[in-house]
Amino acid sequence: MPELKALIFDVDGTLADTERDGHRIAFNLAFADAGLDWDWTVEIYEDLLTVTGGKERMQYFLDKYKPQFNQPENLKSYIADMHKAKTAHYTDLLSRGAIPLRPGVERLLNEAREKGLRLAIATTTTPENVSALLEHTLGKESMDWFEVIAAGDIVPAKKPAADIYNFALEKMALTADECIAFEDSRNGILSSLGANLKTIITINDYTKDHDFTGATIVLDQYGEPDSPFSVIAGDAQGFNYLNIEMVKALHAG
Ligand code: XBP
Ligand code: MG
Repeated sequence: MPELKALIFDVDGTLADTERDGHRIAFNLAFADAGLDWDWTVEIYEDLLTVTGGKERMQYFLDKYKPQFNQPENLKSYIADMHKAKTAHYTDLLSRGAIPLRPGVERLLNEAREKGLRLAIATTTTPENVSALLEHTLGKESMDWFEVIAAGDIVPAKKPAADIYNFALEKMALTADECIAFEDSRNGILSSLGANLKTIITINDYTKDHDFTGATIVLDQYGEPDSPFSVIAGDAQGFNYLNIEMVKALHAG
């Protein structure tokens, strides 16, 4: 195995728990703006999350839950407009500090930078959402920590397709075995494994029952020195919180 050179992070569910109290709320606010009574409850949203991408998710919702909806002539642009409104609500929520980073994320990113590891992002969410999250949690300058921010419609096929990870690898001119991915969901790991990346999973409420076959390790969180992770599956090799030494050991193992 070559030396580890870069860490590639998913955003939603991995860097922060954005879905239930962020994206879901923003979708509902956009529906209300449009005079629609659509309510994406916490329960329905679990099913909707099987589809990645907000626009794709709205289309899936209409097909499955609102077959009687009187569709406008240009449904694609109707959805795209509603998605723009959703993005505005979502970035507004982030600007008000609604969503913190998950435990250990900031520490791990700082340690990676100190140790000269390269950083990238591979996500299906809209680029503005990534900037807003980074800016309002780590500060404006944190955008520059990431050599590549691969996001949203930059590739035609979203996760579970491997395209977004392959795009990030290509931009960094690195091979999959020089990198490791960080994910939280079934669609995410299908994408990272599809790009031949070893993958560290942290679960959340929506993804705790997903199938993570092929993961290098599955943890409940990265943890902190005084607040260890729990191992769901895999070998933590004696570590009790995720630091770069452990990431390197997992990558080499
Ligand atoms: C994240 C997504 C995104 C967000 C919503 O998946 O699927 O669609 O839910 O963001 P992953 P947008 O963590 O696997 O990348 O509305 O901007 O698409
Ligand atoms: Mg995710």
